[in-house]
Amino acid sequence: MLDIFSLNEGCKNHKVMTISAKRSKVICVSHMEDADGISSAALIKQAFGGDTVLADYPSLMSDLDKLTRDEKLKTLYICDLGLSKKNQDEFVDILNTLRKNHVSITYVDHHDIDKRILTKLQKIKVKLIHDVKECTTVQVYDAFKSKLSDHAAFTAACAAITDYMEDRPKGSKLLQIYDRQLALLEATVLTYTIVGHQKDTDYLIYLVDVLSESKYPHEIPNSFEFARIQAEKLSAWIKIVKEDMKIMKNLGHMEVLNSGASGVANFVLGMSGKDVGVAYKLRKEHGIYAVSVRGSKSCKLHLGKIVNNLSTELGGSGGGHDKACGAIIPKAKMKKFLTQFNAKLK
Ligand SMILES: [Mn+2]
Repeated sequence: MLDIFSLNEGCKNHKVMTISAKRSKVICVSHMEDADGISSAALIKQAFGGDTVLADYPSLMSDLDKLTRDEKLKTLYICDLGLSKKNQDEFVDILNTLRKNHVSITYVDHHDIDKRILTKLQKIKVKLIHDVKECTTVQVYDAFKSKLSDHAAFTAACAAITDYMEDRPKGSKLLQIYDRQLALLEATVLTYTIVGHQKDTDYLIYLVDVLSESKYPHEIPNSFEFARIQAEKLSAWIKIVKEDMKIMKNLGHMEVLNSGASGVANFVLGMSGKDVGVAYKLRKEHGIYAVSVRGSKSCKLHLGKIVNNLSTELGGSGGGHDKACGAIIPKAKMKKFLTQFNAKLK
């Protein structure tokens, strides 16, 4: 009898425990591939504490989905992660599940977003901070500056530089506070340090922590050496791109074998003399190409929108900004992507 009684008591207590387990965790999910994502996460951490989850586009949905099973999660920030036609509905579904669990969600971003999705997010009471004209870190700074150190303005100015958005109303005001050359140097050192550590998430999380403590990129141990190594790699690409890139009527393109595609896309753009540069790298394990697209100043088309539509038609996904965007294209459709993209650039 006693045993059964104890057992029942145990069950009851367990139930009470589960019900009363308080949600207290703060998590920021941010983009791992550039200074805007890493810096947004750093400012969120400084303002609200909590943990950081760094995501890239292939991992984003599964990273968010995991959070729906986190019973401690109370407050979620999502930063600098744009949506595409392929994942936007799933994104709303996952956020809806989180909202039903009473998780407070703030989504800060500057990528082009479907109006229908915007309305859906408002409906489920996701707090939206969304301006396509300013980088994410500048928007985080602007929204939460009362909770941030003065130095956070410098971090935001650097992020604006790396996102080509230091000429925008808010971004330029922040940059004005500082010496331009210093900001350019620090922004580049940070970016190259991030690019050189894409396979080392623990290190990237460490960068978020260091930046959240109001440190300059030059104070990060070995950051200048990391930048130097990256500069060496990038400059070596100039010669390779000149020899290997292919030219179509409206774009230059090149397959990349052993480097990130995004850095190379800039060189392809510059050296092709065309208004659009495309670089792509095969990810064998996924059977897809990771594609980077860059547009020149004189390119008047919104490349992010074109790439979003075209990549979805070809069974992939993609999108981004008017002059800088990316896509995931099934391996067998890469040629088709190039010819159709070229045709759409008339
Ligand atoms: Mn950004």
